[in-house]
Amino acid sequence: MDNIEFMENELIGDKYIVYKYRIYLKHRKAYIGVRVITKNNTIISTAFTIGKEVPNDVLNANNLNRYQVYTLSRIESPTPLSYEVPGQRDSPNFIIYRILGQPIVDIQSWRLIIDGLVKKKLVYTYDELMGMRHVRLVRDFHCVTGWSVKQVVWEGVKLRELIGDNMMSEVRWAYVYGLDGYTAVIPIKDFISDDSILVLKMNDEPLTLEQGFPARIFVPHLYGWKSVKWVCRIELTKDYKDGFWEALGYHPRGDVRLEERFK
Ligand SMILES: Nc1nc2c(c(=O)[nH]1)N[C@H]1C(S)=C(S)[C@@H](COP(=O)(O)O)O[C@H]1N2
Ligand SMILES: [Mo]
Repeated sequence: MDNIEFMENELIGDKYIVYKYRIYLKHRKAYIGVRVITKNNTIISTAFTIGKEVPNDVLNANNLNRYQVYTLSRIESPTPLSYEVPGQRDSPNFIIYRILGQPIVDIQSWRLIIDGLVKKKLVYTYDELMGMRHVRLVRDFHCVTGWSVKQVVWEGVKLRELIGDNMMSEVRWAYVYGLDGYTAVIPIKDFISDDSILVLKMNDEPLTLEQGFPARIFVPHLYGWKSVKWVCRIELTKDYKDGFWEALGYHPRGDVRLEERFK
């Protein structure tokens, strides 16, 4: 349904995630707010609120009261938890980050460009990437703010295979750009590690718009801010330069095993 928009989600404690959506009413700016509360990825309740733009005739026709919160369900579920990487706690699902907003993606004109210190500039379309050899691996995801999602299924093209023998010998860093203007810098050794992939699918589904469609970077042993979503360009460089979060004090590498959170 194209009239439902995902707004944001928020981790509450270590088991609960609140997802916020809007359902837009046809031909109107008006919307119904939806708050879905999950406990370990099971919905325990859903609440609807009525946006102030919803006109009175719609409210009356549907027997709705503007100031009431409508609740749908309430189910309880058990809560398995584990802690492995230092300083992290489990989250039952991803918390969506779009620090520079949600970019508009036109898949027909979208390209992944690999340039910088390369023998030949590489340009890939989405169909070309979908047609390449894919690997599928199950790995945990760790955000530097402290939440981890266990056992995510990642699928895509190995970054090492994407670059091939096209890289010049002086390359030390991969500088990655998202369509939203977000950037992150990754040491080349980590970038082309055996497990590093250009992700096209997560949990056996194509990436969703909010999780980075058409493609995102994933290096399992690095913190999540290196996992650039809506990736459109990989620039291979000799010299280091800060990406978005590195400029704000985060670590040039960000290895989760060494807790490399800050510089
Ligand atoms: N383009 C872009 N990529 C991004 C971000 C962003 O704001 N913009 N946030 C990063 C951070 S800090 C994390 S933890 C992960 C979160 O991934 P998710 O939104 O799929 O949960 O995305 C990373 N990639
Ligand atoms: Mo993050």
